[in-house]
Amino acid sequence: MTTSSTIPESPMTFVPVGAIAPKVASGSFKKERLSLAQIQALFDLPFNDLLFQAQTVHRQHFNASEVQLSTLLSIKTGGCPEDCSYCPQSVHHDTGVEASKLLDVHAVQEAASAAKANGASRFCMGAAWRELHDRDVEKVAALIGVVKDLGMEACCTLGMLTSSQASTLKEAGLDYYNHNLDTAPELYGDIITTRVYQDRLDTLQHVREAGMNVCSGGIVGMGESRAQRAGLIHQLANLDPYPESVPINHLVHVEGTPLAQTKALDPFEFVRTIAVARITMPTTRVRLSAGRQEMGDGIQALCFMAGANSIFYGDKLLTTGNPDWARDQALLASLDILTV
Ligand code: SAM
Ligand code: DTB
Ligand code: SF4
Repeated sequence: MTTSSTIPESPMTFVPVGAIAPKVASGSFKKERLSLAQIQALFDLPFNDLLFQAQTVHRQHFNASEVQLSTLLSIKTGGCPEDCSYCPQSVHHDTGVEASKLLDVHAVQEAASAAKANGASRFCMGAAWRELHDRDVEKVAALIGVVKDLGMEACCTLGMLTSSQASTLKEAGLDYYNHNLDTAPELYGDIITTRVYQDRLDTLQHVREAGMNVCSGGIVGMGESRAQRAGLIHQLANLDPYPESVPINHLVHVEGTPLAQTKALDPFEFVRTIAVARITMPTTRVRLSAGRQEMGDGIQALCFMAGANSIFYGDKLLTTGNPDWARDQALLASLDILTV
């Protein structure tokens, strides 16, 4: 066995974009706008160089063997008027998802208590709404109260918010608001026609101004190009400040949605997207989100190595499946990952 201590350096390591990490590494605010070319150069790195750089940045800010656990609950399922081509909850697609009414405090209490007992620290409530209506604000505030009374962090994703609704949710104790940019601006109109990119940016601004943590990410595997994956990260990383939480979803192919037959993405492209999110947003929680049920343990392990440090934890996402508690506990234990 060779015991040479000299590790040959790849000529690409840190060369073209090495300046990025130090520039954005201090604090949650960004000092310099990242260009699309810089982000594309990260995607184009040799895979091992990209992972090494991501892991280096990750270790500067986090314990590399620690993952945050968020549990999701659909508090209002189906019947959504938006036409998002990936989504099983849109009324425009025939997916068999039935519309239901907003859950009450007892249902939320039960689900959040179970999540807490299984070790989740954050409880995320999702509604299939285009936007939050004023008539529902107090009902949602009561649901947030239930989660806060359990001592958990609370997150909601309810569609578009006005600034005054954002302030009311903040007052109710909401810690995070999830609102994804989902894809690159130039692809957005091919995926959704019932709203525009600027609508998403406006809601994120309202969330930020209300003093809540921003959770915003996107979906990979919708037939986009690598340049478009870079375009999504470019938008997220240049939000000022960038989001505290960045969910990277892998498209779940749902029968009846326009994207159901989309060609499978090379799994290493998904890992690359996680790595680039980590490098460009060093202090954020990058969440390995939808699509884990269809993903092998090896790819998930590579995602953790690339800087993912949060997961959706629980046997259901909103309408589709997720690995059950026991399976995730076993996976995390086999990787010696601690949870928070
Ligand atoms: N209606 C709100 C909205 O769209 O902002 C909140 C709920 S919506 C279901 C939340 C997110 O789920 C979407 O932004 C999208 O990123 C994700 N999502 C929906 N369907 C998905 C799918 N089939 N695969 C992966 N992610 C999906
Ligand atoms: C996010 O980025 N992913 C979650 C959460 N935020 C709300 C939703 C994933 C949904 C996957 C499809 C479904 O289960 O309906
Ligand atoms: Fe509605 Fe959200 Fe699904 Fe779009 S992603 S159809 S807004 S629930």
